[in-house]
Amino acid sequence: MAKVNANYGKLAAGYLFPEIGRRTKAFLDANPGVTVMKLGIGNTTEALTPTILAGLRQGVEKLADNSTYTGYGDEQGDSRLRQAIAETYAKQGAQIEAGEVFVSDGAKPDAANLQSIFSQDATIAVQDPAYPVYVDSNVIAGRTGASKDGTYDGLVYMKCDESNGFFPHPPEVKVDLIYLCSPNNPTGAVATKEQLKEFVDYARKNKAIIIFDAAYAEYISDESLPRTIYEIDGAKECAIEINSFSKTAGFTGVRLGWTTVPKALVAEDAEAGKINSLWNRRQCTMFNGASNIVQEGGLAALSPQGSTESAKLIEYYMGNARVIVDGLKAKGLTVYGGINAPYVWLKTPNGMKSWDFFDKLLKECHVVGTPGSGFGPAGEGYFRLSAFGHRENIEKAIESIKANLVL
Ligand code: PGU
Repeated sequence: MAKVNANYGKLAAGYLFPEIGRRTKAFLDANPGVTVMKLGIGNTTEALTPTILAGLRQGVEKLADNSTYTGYGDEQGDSRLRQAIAETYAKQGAQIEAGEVFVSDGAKPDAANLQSIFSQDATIAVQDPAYPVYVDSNVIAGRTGASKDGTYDGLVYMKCDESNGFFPHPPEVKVDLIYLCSPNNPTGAVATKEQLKEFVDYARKNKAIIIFDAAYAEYISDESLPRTIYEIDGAKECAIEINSFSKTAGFTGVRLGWTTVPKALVAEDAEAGKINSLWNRRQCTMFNGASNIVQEGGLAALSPQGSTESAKLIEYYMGNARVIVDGLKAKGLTVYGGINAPYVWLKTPNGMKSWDFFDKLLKECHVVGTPGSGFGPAGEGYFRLSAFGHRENIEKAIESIKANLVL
């Protein structure tokens, strides 16, 4: 008799974003005629840029002729795109080879799948709060016990709060895998080089591996802040980096990302090269490569003109972030993030619970955000607003908060 994976039963709640959608729909059903302003999910809204569109069209055109048609491509990605990604690292002073870059259909699947190449008894450390995929994928894989009061037995939570500027120190105990995200979702905090060095030193000392999610790297405007963990000496021995075209080039629906697995990476039982070949084996076995059309779009996005156009898009979303930060501050709320990251992390007024504030904001202001507690126990009492949206919509949302939120 078939049995299901019982680990799914350990998951504390449904996935956060569908739950927000469910509550929003219930509110709209009960209040016909009301329109809500959605600052919940970090989902891009602005049209693709001309250079990217030309790249995608070229990808389609190539399929129209037998002489340029391609079927299955390399599982690791188009070699031109791998090379172009490697060159973007060089601009940050990091030396990455094309053979260390694995193109994928996005950072979320990679973040979820990476755990599968590590041992079942690996101890996992996560930032608290964190993008839910890091925890949930390890719960599903069976690396945790049951959930109690929002935490899972067996996981090490690295608390991120006001006292540490929302970026933790390495754990006191020995762990094997460490998930870090900078610029951070949900807090908007960005790690400094010194903070990342502390983790790199810890990982090398303990033969631990850092899984570094840099999906929002291009939102960093402060030149002194690192955009890749490979800006830190020694990181190639201990860090895998995940990245995405979603928030940089508007590919949330188009789908394209990559994971960098340096050949120098080592683990307790893996010499240099081994983990790179394991990830290669995993991708060849379970993934058939990213779309050839989309990879043409990705190449166009990384061209000089494509990068200039994407930078404007990022500037637009960061303009939204400024509207949110300024508006909430004017209302007297305590806010973090939104400077080098597209997320604003606000402290709920009067110590309200995150989900209670979600309901209040929806009811009083018709604004949808994301409850901080959905990202981990230390997110309780906080709330995330996303800067992804049309400017008019963001402005309307903030005006409504200013006018209607009862403090
Ligand atoms: N990594 C981080 C840190 C993210 O915040 C997101 C999206 C991704 C990866 C996804 O990258 P893809 O390349 O598009 O797969 N976070 C959004 C969307 C919600 C979700 O479930 O992915 C958010 O609102 O947090």
